Amino acid sequence: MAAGPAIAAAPTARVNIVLTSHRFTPSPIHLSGGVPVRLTIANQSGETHDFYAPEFFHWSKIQRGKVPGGQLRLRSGERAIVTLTPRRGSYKLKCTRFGHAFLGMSTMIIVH
Ligand SMILES: [Cu+2]
Repeated sequence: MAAGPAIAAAPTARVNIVLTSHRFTPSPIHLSGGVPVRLTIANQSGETHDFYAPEFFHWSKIQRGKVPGGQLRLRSGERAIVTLTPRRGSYKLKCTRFGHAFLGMSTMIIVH
């Protein structure tokens, strides 16, 4: 940690989420309620996946990034960055591509 003058805002937590065929890592995803977090969501597979968690995004306060319909669609190699403050609760997360949830792309986001 670098020493320096005090900064007003608390540092934003960072969480990396990886999409592969066919899972989310980590699984489940654990976050802290009321704490701003910068989510980096990367698709490291060779096909399109999505990150569909409408309830989670609905109840979060989104500071940066756009999540239309509570869904991020990521092509092979793409990544998205969303900064938000989540609300306590357990939320379903899945990929809506045909068959992918069944193959393993279904988990929870647990906000403590
Ligand atoms: Cu998928």
